[in-house]
Amino acid sequence: MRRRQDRPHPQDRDTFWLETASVLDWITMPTKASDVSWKAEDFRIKWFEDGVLNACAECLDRHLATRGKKTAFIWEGDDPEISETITYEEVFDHVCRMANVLKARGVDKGDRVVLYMPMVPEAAYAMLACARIGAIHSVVFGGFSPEALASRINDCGATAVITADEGRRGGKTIPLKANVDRALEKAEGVRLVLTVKVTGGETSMVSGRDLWWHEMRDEVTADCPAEPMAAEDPLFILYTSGSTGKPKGVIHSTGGYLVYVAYTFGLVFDIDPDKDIYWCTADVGWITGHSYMVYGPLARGATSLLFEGVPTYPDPGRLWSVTEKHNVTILYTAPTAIRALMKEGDGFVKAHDRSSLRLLGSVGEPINPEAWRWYHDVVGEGRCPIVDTWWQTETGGIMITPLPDEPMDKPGWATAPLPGIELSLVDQEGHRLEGDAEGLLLITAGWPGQARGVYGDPQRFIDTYFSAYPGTYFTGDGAHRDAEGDYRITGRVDDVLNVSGHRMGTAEIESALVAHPAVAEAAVVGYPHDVKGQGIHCYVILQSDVQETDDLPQTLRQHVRQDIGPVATPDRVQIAPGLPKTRSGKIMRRILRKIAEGHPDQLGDTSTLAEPEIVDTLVADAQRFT
Ligand code: 6R9
Repeated sequence: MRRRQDRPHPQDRDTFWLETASVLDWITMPTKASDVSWKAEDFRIKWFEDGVLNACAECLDRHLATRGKKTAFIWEGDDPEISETITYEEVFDHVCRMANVLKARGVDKGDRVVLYMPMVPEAAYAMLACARIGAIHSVVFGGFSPEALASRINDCGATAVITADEGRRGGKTIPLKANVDRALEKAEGVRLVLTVKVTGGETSMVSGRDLWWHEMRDEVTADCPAEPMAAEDPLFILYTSGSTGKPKGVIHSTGGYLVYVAYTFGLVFDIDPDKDIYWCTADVGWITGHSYMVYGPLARGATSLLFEGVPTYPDPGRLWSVTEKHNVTILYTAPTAIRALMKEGDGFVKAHDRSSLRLLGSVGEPINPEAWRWYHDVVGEGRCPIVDTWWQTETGGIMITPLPDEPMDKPGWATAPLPGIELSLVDQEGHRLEGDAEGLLLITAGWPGQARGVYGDPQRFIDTYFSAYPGTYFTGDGAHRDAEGDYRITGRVDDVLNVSGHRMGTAEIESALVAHPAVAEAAVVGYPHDVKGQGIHCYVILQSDVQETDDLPQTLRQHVRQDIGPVATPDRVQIAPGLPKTRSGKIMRRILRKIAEGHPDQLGDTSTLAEPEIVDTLVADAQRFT
């Protein structure tokens, strides 16, 4: 057993990262590690600048000689009767053909391609096909609405979309192609919609724009040379929510990102590509689905399981039956899934043989000690370590986590930064805190996997992450550090919610609500939810000429669902006569949060409010929710 305190933190980080870069083959090895300045005046983030590589070739071509016949992906369908194994050679063939179809239709290096896909192998092929020709992919979660899809297509100026006729999840279908058609009524510039036939459901095709993948794949060859890319060329854009405004398109680079995910995937999961069957249950629409379902595992030549369905279908034993069926050795999932399955009792777990498992992972939100213990003791039979990995869309890969050969002595603690990563805790004013302390989590030194910018808005990137505490990266999270130097993440300190591991800005939900004709003003806060982590509580003020009716809350919930997508559906809508505001008109969210949390006794000083009486009304009315 190794002690966490003995992790080898490099003194000379540039030398460390340059050595780490040899985890990839490169076309031209970089000779320089970093050129990073987080000062607003001369802001730049560059890694391995003179290196040349192709991310797709790193994930596929270089394994063909030694691992061509090895399984790259195991695909487990929504229907438990259906699964498939796909070798590295086969993935290579599909990806080269898809790349050639894109090329034939004029998709070029640097062009943006939006992927709106269910969890089928073609989602991974599409990412890799873009990478092969140097096009920048932007995966939009298949659960997002046509409106949300359109705004992302417009924001990144995509010229092509890759989608499927329909998706399948938990026995239900999702009309992906129809959603794309609706989105494209509001988006311009898309010349190609490449559509994968998944369910065979009825689909309308626009001639001259839409192509079927199964018809095109035989029209092209599998000969498609990988485009040499500079390390700093963007690999992908992924939209994520922040505390203000619309979701932002976070840009990741080719070289630094791929080095970082290959490094962390190997280290954190202690991967043996010849023995492990690795399963990450994330959706391809999230960063975890990029870094640790596709790029990390394939860069390492591992076998990655892709799951089309949900953990509760056809019954809450699905994760364990799939584990048994495919002899999964490493399972990486989210606390929300663990909590939901824990509720169903141990029987579903114990009904399946889990002796293949050797390591468990958690990601997406803080894991409560109770869920940790159940995961450890029941799922892992007490013999599997848990890596509780803290990271973000913006960090590209895992930053803080226990390692499998270290003691599992702190349930709920993400523990320590990986070698090469430097953290700091500060108070609200930015004073550095030493020793045992609770504060805001900062990252104080650059790392190769960090995001390079916000698409189309470089200033927003600097303002959001590097301005609050100049010269450092502000994570938006709070943390507690103990006397041994271990970290426990306490959650977001900004107006970002984490609902079932999905990141959402309260501002997005508020703007969806006020777009409804009945609504004058809205304020959205999170409250603790025992399965989802956080639930969504909306305070809504109606337009003066609108009468409150019994079905209005439900109408508004549906409205948000339609506007953003099912993951954003409010749990509670509280129609309110007013909101607590300061005399200068600022909404006091702290008070709204306490009311939603069911702690009206902790409101603190409300005397500075413009109308203090409003608080009593809100408290009395909110009681029906708790
Ligand atoms: C990878 C991912 C990022 C936010 C992050 C934090 C929360 C993620 C966590 C965790 C506690 C963990 N978070 N992992 N909190 N412990 N192990 O989830 O990226 O969707 O961008 O969310 O998720 O609050 O700031 P993303």
